[in-house]
Amino acid sequence: MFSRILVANRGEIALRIIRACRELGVEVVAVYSEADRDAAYLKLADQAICIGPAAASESYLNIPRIISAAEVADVQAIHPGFGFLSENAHFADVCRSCKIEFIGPSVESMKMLGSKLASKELAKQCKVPLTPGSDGPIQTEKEAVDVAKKIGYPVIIKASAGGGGRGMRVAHNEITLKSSLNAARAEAEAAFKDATVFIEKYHEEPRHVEVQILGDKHGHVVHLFERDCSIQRRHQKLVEESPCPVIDEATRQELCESAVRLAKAAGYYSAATVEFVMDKQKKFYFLEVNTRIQVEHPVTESITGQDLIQWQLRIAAGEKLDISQKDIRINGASIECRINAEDPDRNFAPSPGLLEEFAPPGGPGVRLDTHAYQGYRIGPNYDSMIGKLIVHRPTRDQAIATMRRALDEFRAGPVKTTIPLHRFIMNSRDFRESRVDTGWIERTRRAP
Ligand code: MV4
Repeated sequence: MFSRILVANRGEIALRIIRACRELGVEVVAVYSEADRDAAYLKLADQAICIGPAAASESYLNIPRIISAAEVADVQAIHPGFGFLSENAHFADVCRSCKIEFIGPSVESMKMLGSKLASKELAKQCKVPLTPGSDGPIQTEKEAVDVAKKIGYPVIIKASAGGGGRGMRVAHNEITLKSSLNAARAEAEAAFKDATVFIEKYHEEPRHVEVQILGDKHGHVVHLFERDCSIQRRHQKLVEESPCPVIDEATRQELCESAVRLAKAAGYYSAATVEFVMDKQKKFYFLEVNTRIQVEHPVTESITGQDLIQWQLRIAAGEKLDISQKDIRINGASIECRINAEDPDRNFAPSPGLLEEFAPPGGPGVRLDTHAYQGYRIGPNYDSMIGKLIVHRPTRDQAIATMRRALDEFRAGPVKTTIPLHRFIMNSRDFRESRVDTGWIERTRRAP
């Protein structure tokens, strides 16, 4: 195992990684921007190094500054957390050049899976179910029109270099298809310096289901079952749960095994998430692979009893993943609510400010991953997530009851948070009966 690593992130996930390091007996170096200099979790690290001003581009996204900190602190590895540099293959490559282990997958896996077209091609070879669409990139309007005629409207145009919903356009007919194609290409070029786009049949109001994978450097890959992340708005997940409450055992097996086939074919190591959409017939279709640890990893930790961050460190250090698939089982049900400093009544506008009151919930079955505390100031510089409330109970109904109880205990203000929205979701019949999809929040909140 490493003797010292650096955490190239902030907030809740930095704290989560620091905790994993403590438990593994690994010394940990935290970095912070000027905006985070008073962050309490920095005291839990062995060392904390300021890497620049508040702007992420000058601190948490600044590769030379992070590498300098790593060199000064003489660490053997860097954990990138999520967001920021976590899926930046160039950063992983720089780490490699500097003989610092990147706690994540290989540069080659990141590059390959960073291309949606390349990952779809690999998925096809592995017989992972794909949505009908163009075989490769779309260059001309005529190609787009021909593909759409073949697969039928509506269609979705996606940027190959995109992800998380960026650079996507839906078209319902030939006229909107032509303008969407040009808009999507321009957007992709501007955002990713890569105008490559492709077309797929558009699944309306699907569920969003994803499979957690772990692979080691010795070719062993396992899945840790699926998460249902259907409750989201504008590609920001709000609630995640595991297991998915609407799939049968046979479908689960197929879904999870197809994710393992793909990860094995990619020679993948570290943690990954294989994303799918699931239609009303409960058929699943591959979307993309996320090559990082995700925000919602705690629900998987809850139901499997595995520590995913510890595994990332152990795998990066070259250890064998000494758990076999049959030893990983689903124990109970887990739900996570993302607590954001946002105002749901003002279109989820960020709500920065002082947390004058912060009384977190606790008790049986409750986990709160947060770096916030009473007196913490939520700044305007970074994303608005201030914590994640996770419950774990023997059944889904019990998990919902515990979540409702925990949300009722939770006092946080006067900044606005998503806590009242989560109360609404947990109380809603649609959620309790699992009749939700990726459009549910927007439809439900618009209704009179
Ligand atoms: C889709 C889709 C429906 N049909 N592709 C969203 C993010 C990225 N991972 C891919 N995504 C989707 N791809 C096809 N062929 C639906 C989504 C999608 C989504 C789309 C619009 C609004 C919210 C969404 C939430 C999850 C997935």
